[in-house]
Amino acid sequence: METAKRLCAAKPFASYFSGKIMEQHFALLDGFKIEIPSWGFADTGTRFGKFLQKAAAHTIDEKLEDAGLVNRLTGACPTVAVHVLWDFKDGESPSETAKIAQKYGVQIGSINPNLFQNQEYKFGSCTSSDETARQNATQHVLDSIEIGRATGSDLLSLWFADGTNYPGQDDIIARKKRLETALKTWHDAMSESMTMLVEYKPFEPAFYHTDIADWGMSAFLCQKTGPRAKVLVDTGHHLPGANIEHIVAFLIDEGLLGGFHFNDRKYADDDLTMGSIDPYAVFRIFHEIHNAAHRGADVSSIAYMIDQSHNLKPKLEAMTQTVCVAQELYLKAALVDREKLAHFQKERDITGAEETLKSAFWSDVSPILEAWRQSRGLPKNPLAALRESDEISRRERERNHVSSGGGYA
Ligand SMILES: [Mn+2]
Repeated sequence: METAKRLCAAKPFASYFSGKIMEQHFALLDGFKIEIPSWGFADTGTRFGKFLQKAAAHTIDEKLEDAGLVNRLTGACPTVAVHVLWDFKDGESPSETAKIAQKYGVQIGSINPNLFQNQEYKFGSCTSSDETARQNATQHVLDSIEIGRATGSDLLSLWFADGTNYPGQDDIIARKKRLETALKTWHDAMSESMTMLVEYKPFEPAFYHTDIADWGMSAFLCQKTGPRAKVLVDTGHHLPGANIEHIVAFLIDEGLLGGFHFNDRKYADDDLTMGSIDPYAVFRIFHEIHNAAHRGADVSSIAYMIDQSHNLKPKLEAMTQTVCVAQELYLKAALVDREKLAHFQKERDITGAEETLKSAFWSDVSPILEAWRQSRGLPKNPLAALRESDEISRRERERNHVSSGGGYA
């Protein structure tokens, strides 16, 4: 009876707008930053081809200009992830790139080495049985750590395309040991302020085994590597049906969650925009983070990042839409009435507990977001503001480079 009354007594929506609660929501939104990737503004492709857009960014200057615009519209993405091979050229000073970022009101964020594009990595990078490939991979990441130093970045984000395509192709344990050696070398070369993020993926481009196939392998490797190695969860890097929020909760509790690469998927690593297929899944991830914070866990250093490929959607629209969706779902997850939830869990009232989550998920948070944006001098609706502006058409006129086809980015 008591339980039924609690369930029926839904929190009146107006209570979300009371002064103190509104202040809490504003503080939450002020603290929520999400990093956008430079490659999200460039022409990218599928395994079958690259589709070009006239307004796409080609140079690092253009990519940072676009990132700066998304940050000005949303107030939530002050840092930009960069890809070493695509964004830095030999002979160019990385600190100059940091200055360009500054010009557009953003900073260089996570440094992403490229250990997959060169021919020498055909059989793997730091796991390869070819010593030259291993040495080059090691040196490339050491150079990337230096780029981090020069640009003021404290995140090194590692993803390995390493794996094999056929049973027996290479010795799995020997590859594991080579990987451990490389991770340790890089970890020890990083400054104290830098964190190494280790991403995992079950398959693709390798189709028999991937050297870091899942979060557990990543977590083991991080623990062996050192205290500044943490797991990076890319939401598209799981087999269908994986319970990502469970992985997230587990990693937070073990102090091993480094951050996220957000994107959405329908089938595999589709790199669709966040929340476009399953917004409730993103909500559940944020719910576990808020829940851990409520229990006293320090979640302040979790790196929220976007890793998407905008092959068809206009890139600036896709990115602005993504950041707004992230803010919306983060806020909705914060509305979960945790006292009520704890009560239902204690009573083993499954329906009541589930409804507590759902009522937060279905809450319309747009009035809160609009009020926060207005108070921070941001457009009430960043996506609408972008679409009404001439930012994209101006880029179409001014850029319209002849882009090279082929390749991913
Ligand atoms: Mn990723």
